[in-house]
Amino acid sequence: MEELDLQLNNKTKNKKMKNVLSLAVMAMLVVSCGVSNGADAQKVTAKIMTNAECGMCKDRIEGALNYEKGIVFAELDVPSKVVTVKFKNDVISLEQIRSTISKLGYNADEIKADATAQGNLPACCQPGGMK
Ligand SMILES: [Cu+2]
Repeated sequence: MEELDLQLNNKTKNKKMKNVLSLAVMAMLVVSCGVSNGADAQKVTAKIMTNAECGMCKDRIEGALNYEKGIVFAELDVPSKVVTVKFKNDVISLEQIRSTISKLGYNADEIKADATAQGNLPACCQPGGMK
């Protein structure tokens, strides 16, 4: 009778060990997946120089950028005219972001503003409009 009890105990112990092992294996898999995903999808922060003039420009640029796929956030500092963009560089490129800003009517670093879009901006948002 005692021997049977011992055997039973051993069996349950083995089961527990197996559970612990499979948990450890699963945990390792989850961790390794997480690491490889992290390497593929990199979040990058870039600062882009624009020629935005006022709060309306800020709303326009931030509104358009924050709507773009792959952009985590975009924030324009009106006094410095610099827009800080955090984005996933496997979804959208810095060039695409600059192009979006240009199409809104603003310079983006070395990319000049789209002339038509710039002409359609309210007077206060045109270059020098707030002076
Ligand atoms: Cu403006």
